[in-house]
Amino acid sequence: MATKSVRVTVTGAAGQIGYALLFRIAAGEMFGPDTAVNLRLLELPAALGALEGVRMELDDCAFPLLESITPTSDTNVAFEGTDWALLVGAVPRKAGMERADLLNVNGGIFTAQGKAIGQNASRGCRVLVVGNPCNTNALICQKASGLPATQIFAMTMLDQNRAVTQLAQKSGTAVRDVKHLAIWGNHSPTMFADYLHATIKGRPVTDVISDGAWLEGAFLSTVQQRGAAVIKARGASSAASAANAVVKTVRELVAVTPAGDCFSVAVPSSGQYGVPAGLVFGYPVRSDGTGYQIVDGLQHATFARSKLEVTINELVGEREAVKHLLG
Ligand code: NAX
Repeated sequence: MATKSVRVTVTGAAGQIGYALLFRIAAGEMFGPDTAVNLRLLELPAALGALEGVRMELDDCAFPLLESITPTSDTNVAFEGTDWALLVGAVPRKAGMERADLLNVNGGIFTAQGKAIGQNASRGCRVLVVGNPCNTNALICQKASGLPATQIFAMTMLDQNRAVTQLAQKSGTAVRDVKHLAIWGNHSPTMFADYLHATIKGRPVTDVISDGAWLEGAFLSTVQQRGAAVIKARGASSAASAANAVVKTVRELVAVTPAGDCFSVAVPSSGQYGVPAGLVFGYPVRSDGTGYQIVDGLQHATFARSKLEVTINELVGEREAVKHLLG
């Protein structure tokens, strides 16, 4: 029996991640069995027909926790009073498009949506950016919205999940045995999946997996290139696993992180670990259910530090490419 309710906006709701995500939110997997859900679904006008089909299917599930569904192409309606804005919709990279073009075309979307969030959402609204390039889109959105930086996130959970499974499979253990695996930096091939602070059954990964060349080489590149490998195999980009990561990220942020554990999400830096302040950077984070803290006190030796510098430099370059959008 629901005792609370939450309003959730999903953009790009008729897209493939949207199709894998909405049913899980409506089923109560994101906010739990005592929270009723009100969905605001934003799409481009051209996709409203397809979105109507998704709405019909949501209706046909008769989810007990689903109180209302509002499909719209109006950003003011989409973000009105919202508690959680899940920004999935974005323009994909097309043939011949430079990275700077991609940053700018999406920068326009996230500026407009950020402003609409600032004007319409609840003051405590939290925003999770999934649409790529998600770290820099989140930075743009934060500036445009005027929301406190601590309420803006970009998704690195899919990368964490990919890395955890690679380590479990290599060591012949269960996924649940792998802990404290954090993704540092950008959600892009420069990310660093930090196996050096991760554990398997409580022991350092490097004690359990003696193949150091695999850890430094194939492990990191498999995680970094996993999105491309899925596209090659499936003929379409990751959708169900991305939606699963969205559900898990929000669940981690609204729950208290168990003692000694952490999870991956990108948040605006205040300079931690030498990351320039303001960059939306993937860190290991712990939540108290309403706020979060970046895990502190970790030491990075030369190899890890060199990886961090690469991803920091990429994000600095992205910020430079959109500086005209950052007010
Ligand atoms: P789709 O192309 O299937 O769906 C995107 C939807 O967004 C479309 O229906 C489109 O009409 C809509 N849209 C575009 N501009 C919009 C706007 N201004 N307002 C509202 N809706 C808009 O893509 P999908 O596979 O669902 O992926 C969505 C985004 O997630 C992409 O940018 C993708 O790169 C990104 N991803 C991010 C991941 C992450 O870990 N951060 C992993 C998965 C995914 O690659």
